[in-house]
Amino acid sequence: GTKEKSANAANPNAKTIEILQRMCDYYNRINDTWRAMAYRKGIATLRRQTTKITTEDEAYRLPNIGRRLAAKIEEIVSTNRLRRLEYAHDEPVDQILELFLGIYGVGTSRASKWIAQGHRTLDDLRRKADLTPHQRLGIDHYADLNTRIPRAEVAALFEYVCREAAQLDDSVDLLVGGSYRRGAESSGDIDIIVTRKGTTSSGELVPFLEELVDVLTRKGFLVATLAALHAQRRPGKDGPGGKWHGCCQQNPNPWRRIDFLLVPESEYGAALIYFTGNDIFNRSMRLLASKRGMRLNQKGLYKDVMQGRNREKITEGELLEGRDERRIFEVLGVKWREPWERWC
Ligand code: DCP
Ligand code: MG
Ligand code: MN
Repeated sequence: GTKEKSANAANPNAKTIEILQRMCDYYNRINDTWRAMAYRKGIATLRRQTTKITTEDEAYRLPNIGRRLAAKIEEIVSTNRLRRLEYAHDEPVDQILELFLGIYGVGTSRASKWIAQGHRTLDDLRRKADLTPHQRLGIDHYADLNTRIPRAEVAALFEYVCREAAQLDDSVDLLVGGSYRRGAESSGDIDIIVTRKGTTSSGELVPFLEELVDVLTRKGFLVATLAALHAQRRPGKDGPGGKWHGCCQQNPNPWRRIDFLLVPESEYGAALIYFTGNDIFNRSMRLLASKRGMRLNQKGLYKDVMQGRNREKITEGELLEGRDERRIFEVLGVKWREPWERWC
């Protein structure tokens, strides 16, 4: 916070601390937790000093500062910079991190580990790293999966899916949620919400989606599976599978990410809110609900959840509304917002 900052500025070692902190951040970023920790401890020691530490020997006498860190402190004070830090920036580690983060499904920790192992390019990974099938797919289709989908193409792909779906079962209803429903000019993926009148559990829709995925795969439209329909099922825990994630393609267009989400009619309104987003809008709606003694999730709006002494959930709470999107806004006591007004 600001308090901490002004305390730092008043510290005679503020400049040294600032540069060491950048080193510490760098080691954190590449997941070198051991070095990051050494820097953190050294910085804490420097913070407590009331005089400026200028020489290696002076620094070395302080607790938690080893020879090498002490030498760096002297270098910073005498040159006003740290060569190792500039070297760290010369290495385009940040750019490589960004490159690796562009691989579908890869997060900071995975990407940092690869960098620490010495990998620098997608080709390094392809040839030398131990990859899961999904990571390999993300690399092989790197460019495609990082290209946004123009709105008109989302519409065309959806129309194709709708035609095939109607031939299997004309009682199902499909809708594109996500950024498309919010009116975006381009989308990262296609989020298709599947429902049917009269359904009260997503399990009732599983056989339909199994068949649809099957047909679309045989026709060459679906080209890869990232999350299979039943993969997220843990017996007795999650109930019936409710989603399928993968890739689709219509030549000559790129591979596209596509998600199917099964939603029973009884939860349709809450699911629409959730899958329309955006994520920040969702967070603020959930926060609002909890402020008003309610709870909102992708299945419904509930009356206050009863909590035991250790704040564990005793009941799910009484369902107030699930099926009607507008009604959920009403019960929550907030003005209706059109999907294209939900950018946060
Ligand atoms: N969602 C959420 N919190 C998350 C992930 C998703 O609330 N952590 C909700 C809000 C999103 C919706 O699910 O709008 C769909 O998720 P996407 O990741 O597909 O995001 P968008 O469709 O909004 O954007 P994009 O164009 O990148 O697909
Ligand atoms: Mg989306
Ligand atoms: Mn999605």
